[in-house]
Amino acid sequence: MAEKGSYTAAEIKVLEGLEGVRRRPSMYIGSTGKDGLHHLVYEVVDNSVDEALAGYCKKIIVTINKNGSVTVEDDGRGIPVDTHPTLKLPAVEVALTRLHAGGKFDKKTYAISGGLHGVGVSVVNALSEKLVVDVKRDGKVYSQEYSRGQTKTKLKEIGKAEGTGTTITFWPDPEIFSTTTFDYKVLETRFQEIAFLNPGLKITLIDDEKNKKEEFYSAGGLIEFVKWLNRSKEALHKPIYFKKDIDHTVIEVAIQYNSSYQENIFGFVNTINTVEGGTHVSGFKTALTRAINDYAKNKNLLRDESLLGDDVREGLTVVLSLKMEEPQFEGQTKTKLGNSEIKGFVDSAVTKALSEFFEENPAIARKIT
Ligand code: 0RA
Repeated sequence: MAEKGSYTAAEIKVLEGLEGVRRRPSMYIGSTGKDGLHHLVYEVVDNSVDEALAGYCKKIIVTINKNGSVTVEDDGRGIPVDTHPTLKLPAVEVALTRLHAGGKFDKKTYAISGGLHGVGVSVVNALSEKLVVDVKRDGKVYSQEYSRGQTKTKLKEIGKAEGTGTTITFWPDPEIFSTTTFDYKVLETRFQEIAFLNPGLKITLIDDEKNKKEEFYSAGGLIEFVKWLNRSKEALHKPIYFKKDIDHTVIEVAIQYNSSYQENIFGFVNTINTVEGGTHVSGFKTALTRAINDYAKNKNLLRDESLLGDDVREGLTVVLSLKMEEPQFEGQTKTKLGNSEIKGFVDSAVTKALSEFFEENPAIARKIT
C-alpha cells in the first residue's frame, strides 16, 4: 500500500482499522458462528433504530433475500452524502469504511451502547464479502458498493427519489463465518423485543426464501411486553409500571404476577437482552423482596417470619429496561451487566416506586402478598 504512494495517513489508518476487524472478528461481534452472523443484522438495524429514536424514522424493513444477503431498509434521513472535510470522501463512505466514524456513530459509543454492542455499520462492512448502500436524500438515490470493508465503486447518483432513507444490503463473508444462513426465528425473537422496547416503531421481517412476512409493532411498550409474556397464563392483576430518569440513567419496569410458579425476569440494558442477568437484576430482586416484606409487615399480613426471595418471585413476570452510559458487559456471551453502582441504583429506585404503588393500590398489594 505504501509503495503505491497514493494513500493519506488518515486512509491508511482506516484500512488498518477494518483489517483489525477481519483479523479478530470476535472482538467486535462476539463470535464467528450463528450468534455473530445474526449480530451483523442487529448492528445495521440498531442504526435505523437510533434514527427512529431521534424521531426521523417510522419503519424498518428487514429482508432475508434468496441470494443469501440481508437487506435493511429505513425511512430515516438517509446517511449524509456530502464530502467529509478532511478525508475528502462522501460521509456515507466514511461511515462504512472507518471504524467508529464520526457524528452519530461516535455518540453510539457512549449514549446507548457498549462492549461488543453498537460497534457500527463499518464492522458489518468489514465482515461482508459484498455490501451495497443506497441513500435517498434531496430527491436523489445514491449508491455505493464495497467488499470486505474496501470501496469498490464511487458513490453514484442512480436515480430520483421520493422521500428519504437508507437501504443496506450485505452478504456475510464465508471466509469469516462458519455459517452464513440466517435463521428467521432468531431474527423474529429479536425484532419482537425491539418493537416492545421502542413503542411506535414498525419493523417488518420478510423471508423471500420461505415466503414469510411478519410485522412487529407496539403502541404500549413494556406494559404490552409483560402482558404478551403472560399471554398463555392467568394474570393476577393489571401490570405495575414505572419509569424514572435519574442522573442520565433511565429505569423502566413492568411487573405482572400470574397464577403459575414460574419466575420470568427479562433484563435489558440499552435494549440489549442481558440473558445472563447482572447488577440491575440483582438490585431489582433485592428491592422486590424488601418492598413486599415491608408492606406485609406494616399491614400485619405477616407475623415474625419473612418471605424469601424465591417466595416473592413465584409466578412473577418482569421486564426491566435500563438505559445508561458506559455499560460493562461481562460473562460468557457478554450479556451480564457488570457495573457495580447499578445494583444500589436499581434497588433504591424500585423500592421507592413499589412501596408507593403498594400504598396506592392496596387490592393488588394484598393479592401479591
Ligand atoms: C449521520 C447523520 C444523520 C443520519 C445518519 C447518520 C443515519 C445513519 C443511518 C444508518 C442507517 N440508517 C441511518 N439513517 C441515518 C443525520 C443527517 C442529517 O442531518 O440529515
